[in-house]
Amino acid sequence: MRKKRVSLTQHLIEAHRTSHNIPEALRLLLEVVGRACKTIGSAVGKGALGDILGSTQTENIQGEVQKKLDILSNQILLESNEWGGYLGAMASEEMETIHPISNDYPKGKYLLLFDPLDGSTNIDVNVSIGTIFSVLHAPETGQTPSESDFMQPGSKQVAAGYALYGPQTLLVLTTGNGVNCFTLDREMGSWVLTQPNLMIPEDTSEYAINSSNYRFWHPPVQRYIREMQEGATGLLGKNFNMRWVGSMVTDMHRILNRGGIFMYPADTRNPSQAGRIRLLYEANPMAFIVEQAGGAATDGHNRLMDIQPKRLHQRVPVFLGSKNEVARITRYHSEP
Ligand code: FBP
Repeated sequence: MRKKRVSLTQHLIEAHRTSHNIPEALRLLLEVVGRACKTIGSAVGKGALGDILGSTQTENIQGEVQKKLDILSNQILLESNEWGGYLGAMASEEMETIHPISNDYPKGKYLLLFDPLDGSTNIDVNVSIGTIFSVLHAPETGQTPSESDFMQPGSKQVAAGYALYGPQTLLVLTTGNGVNCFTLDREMGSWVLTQPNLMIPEDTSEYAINSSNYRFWHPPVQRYIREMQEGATGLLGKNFNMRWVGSMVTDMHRILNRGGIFMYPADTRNPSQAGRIRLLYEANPMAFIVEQAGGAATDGHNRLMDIQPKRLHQRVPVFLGSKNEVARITRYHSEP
């Protein structure tokens, strides 16, 4: 018996019938983002054959050398979303300021934020990378949005998701009604629902952190990792495994599927920067997805999605994943 396939469009239309929170403009926006991610995935898959590997001579606002694919992915998302009439403006890790929709096109009632290619250091060595995106409401005034209109806490997101360009090309999405994973049927060019209602196990035996930074971490994080490394012989009485891909989307997808905790803490290397992960277009969308899948997401003290942003590219320490592990390391931050 042929298994019935549910497309991204059918899923969003049917989800709206019960949730009433996916109006047509939001559905059409998410379908456009899905198409843009297919285009990015196609470019990623070409590798050296597409003359898109390697770095440019430019740096982004983060001071990071931009890879050719960073620029191309950013351009694909801008061009795909410019004309549809669903957005007031966009913001990207790769652009210093916001990108208002030009007056050549109608303006819509959403704001789209994205890290067009997350895990950039992996591009040239064929390790999975991804695109992370977040959708907020634009100001109802109908005025051209300003940067301050983007300064909304993660709890205001109406949708968030990521594409993962790996052995399979996946799209993971939440609109506040759970988390659903779609697999790209490369022959048909369509997103097919393959994992409905993903839930993160509340406990885990696996953690993700760049352990080479141990000497720079603050005591609560050093304590937490030391206890996990002591395993069954230590306080926790069980052994842990460690994974660190260097691509947040890849690590988070593993955590969504089999549990775990992703950590990028603040450290003493650069006290003015609170770690590496950016709040608006990396931490917040991932936090929305994690919470919708029954997990937790904090900065060590506060729920990530409660943080009031102050700057477009501000960074934040992140602890995301299995609820009970996030609770434990968050507790360690408040203990003497
Ligand atoms: P980019 O979005 O610039 O790639 O930075 C984010 C990131 O690549 C995450 O995807 C990844 O988890 C982290 O940085 C790796 O950091 P590090 O190289 O310090 O381990």
